[in-house]
Amino acid sequence: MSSSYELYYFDLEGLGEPIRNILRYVKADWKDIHPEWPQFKPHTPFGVLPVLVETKPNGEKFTISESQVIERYLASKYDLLPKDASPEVLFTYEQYRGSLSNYFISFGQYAYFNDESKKQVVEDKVTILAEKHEKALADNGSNGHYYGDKITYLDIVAYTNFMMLKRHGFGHLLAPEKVPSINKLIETIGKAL
Ligand SMILES: N[C@@H](CCC(=O)N[C@@H](CS)C(=O)NCC(=O)O)C(=O)O
Repeated sequence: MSSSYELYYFDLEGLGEPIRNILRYVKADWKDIHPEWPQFKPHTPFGVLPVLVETKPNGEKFTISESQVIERYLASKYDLLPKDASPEVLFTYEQYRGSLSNYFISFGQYAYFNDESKKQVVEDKVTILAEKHEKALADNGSNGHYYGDKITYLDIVAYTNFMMLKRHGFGHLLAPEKVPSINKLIETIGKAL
């Protein structure tokens, strides 16, 4: 028997969707829970969502907060971290995960709170990110992965973020002729999910 999970987050993609896609990819037994807010706030580790609650086969519960930490926790459990990587290579890889949060607050204000003034901020930040992520993926051989030739959690998280950007009107920044390696990632992970 394996663990089952409850993911507590709002009824939107936001910081929850990369975690949902990791859970989908590993075919975990999981539930998507949209708690009453702010009533649920005092029951979370830091007063914010997402929160993952794991129930282990022996019934023991484990609760973890912070979206990027939840992603890495699942990646470490399901063998989705770079294998045999030196600290330098591993943390350079992690740097690409971290960089995806650079535009995310402005993106959330634009996409979920209709703050039009944030549209240009997102455009500027994503323009830089697309160029840097394109290079990282090209340096790995444009094979649809950030590391080696297998899926690691960053592939799933970046795919999710790029798809969200496309759905919210930023697809022109990710056009195939501009960033072919990002599009190879989107195609590869889209098929795997
Ligand atoms: N650093 C946290 C940020 C979490 C966060 O700010 N969550 C927001 C939603 S995206 C939230 O819970 N807002 C409700 C509140 O602060 O009351 C993470 O990455 O998980």
